[in-house]
Order: sequence, then C-alpha cells, then structure tokens
Amino acid sequence: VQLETEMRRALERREFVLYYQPQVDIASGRIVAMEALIRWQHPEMGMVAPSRFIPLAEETGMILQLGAWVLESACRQLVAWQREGREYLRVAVNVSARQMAEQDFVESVARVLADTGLQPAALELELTESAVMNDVEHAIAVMHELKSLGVKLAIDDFGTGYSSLAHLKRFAVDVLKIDQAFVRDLTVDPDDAAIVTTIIALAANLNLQVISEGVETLDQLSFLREHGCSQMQGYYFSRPVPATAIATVLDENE
Ligand code: G
Ligand code: G
Ligand code: MN
Ligand code: NA
Repeated sequence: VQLETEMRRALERREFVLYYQPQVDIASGRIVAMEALIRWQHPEMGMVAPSRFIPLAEETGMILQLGAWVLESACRQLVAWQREGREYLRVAVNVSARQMAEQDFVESVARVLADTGLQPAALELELTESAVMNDVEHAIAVMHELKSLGVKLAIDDFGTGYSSLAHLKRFAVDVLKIDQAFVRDLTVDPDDAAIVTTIIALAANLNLQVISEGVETLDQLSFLREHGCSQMQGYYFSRPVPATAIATVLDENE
C-alpha cells in the first residue's frame, strides 16, 4: 500500500529510469536492437526491482501511465541515438495486458510515433503470451491494427503461456522470444533442449524470427546458434545498462 502511494509520486519525481539491453544478430555479431527495461530508483529504498512494482502497477492501473511513459521515453531515446549515427538501431518495448486492453492503445502508439518522428519499423512491441491470451479475439484485432501502423510485434516469454498453435497462426507477430526459463539449463536438460529446438523450428516453419533471452554462457550461445537461432539477448553479451552507457557498448560492438 505504501509502495502504491510512492509509485504515484515517483513518476512526477522522475524516479523511474529506463535501462537498455542489447539484442544481437549472431551471424554478424552486431547489436541490432535494445530492449527498454524499467527501473525505479527510490530515494530511500534504492533500486526497486520491476518484479516488485510491475505486478502492483498492473493491479492498480498505474501501469497505464507507466507504460505510456516507457513507450514515449524509449522512442525519444532511440531517435536521439539514431541521430547520433546509430540509424540501424531498433528498440523493443514491453507492453502489459492492461495497456493492450485500453481502447486507445493503438492510437497512443500512433501518436508517440508521430510526436517523436520515429519510423514505425524501428519500434518492436513485446507482448507477453499471457497478455495476448487474456482476451484472444481482442488481442488479435489489436495486433493487426498495430501491424498496419508498421511496428514489429514479438511474443515475449514464448512457451510459458497457453497460446495454441491455432492461435499463433492468427497472431500478426514477427518474432517469437524464447523465455529464459528454457534457456537456463538448455545444455544439461534434454527437455529444455527439445523445447528450445522445437520453438526455433516452429518459428522457421512459420516464417517468424526467433530470439532467445537469458543467454549467459558460450555453451548456450553455441547450442542456440547450431540449432538456427539467429538473435540473442542476455548477460553473455551485456547486462541491461543505463542510456548513458550505451555509446560505450555500441562502440565496442562496431
Ligand atoms: O528488467 P528485469 O529483467 O528485472 O524485468 C523483470 C520483469 O519486468 C520482466 O518480466 C520484464 O518484462 C518486466 N518489465 C521491465 N520493464 C518493463 C516495462 O517497461 N513494462 C512492462 N510492462 N514490463 C516491464
Ligand atoms: O520478461 P522479459 O523478457 O521482458 O524480462 C527480461 C528480464 O530478464 C529482465 O529483468 C532482465 O534484466 C533479465 N535478464 C536479461 N538477460 C538476462 C540473463 O542473461 N540472465 C538472467 N538471469 N536474466 C536476464
Ligand atoms: Mn521483454
Ligand atoms: Na521474457
């Protein structure tokens, strides 16, 4: 309850910050995108983890203001990076179920694109499988409207939710993002290995891109590459870092 009150003030006090984590194209070794990940720097409590406040923000509806702030900030930041010569870079933004359910969500995305001047194809929205399955018919309609704007869509945490293959066929998505729960033990757990290779094959057969998250070791990277996963994200490449540290990360990658 305390945290809820604090969270309302935090936006005005600019206590939320975005960290960015690179997504790497394995064939070229190049960073192609950044996932924006919210952090709360509380003046007394220090860094509050998103796992503590995102669920609360979703319950209270605060996620709507928070999500709008994240989307706008990430798009503005990307435009700034592109103007500094990183025109190849894209940004991935997490969208919660509550945001997707809002009547004016698509309109708000269109407005942010117009306001920031970001080209739509440089924005990727990560929709969790559970958010999409919350109200499938509505989600499918929203996904098609978002696609019409020209933005890219990814299913986050893929494999942990309840989307059937029949649904997947109707989703207007571009990317499947393999959940880190399957990546963690992939080199030692045959079940995880089977799940991951199956998702990669599924994506290939449906003409979807696939990205693995939570890649921490060279063994995981090698396994994923050998099985055809072309994009990866995880501590092996970089932890999420503040915007001010991105230039260094990109310089080292170029
Ligand atoms: O950054 P970290 O790995 O600690 O994130 C923990 C969880 O919080 C993840 O599930 C991530 O998707 C979620 N998260 C991080 N930033 C955002 C955001 O801007 N919006 C939403 N809806 N979720 C986020
Ligand atoms: O659910 P989502 O994919 O949006 O959440 C990403 C979360 O995973 C963030 O909280 C981020 O900090 C975390 N993360 C990113 N890379 C790694 C990694 O290599 N290992 C682990 N354990 N967590 C990671
Ligand atoms: Mn994500
Ligand atoms: Na995820």
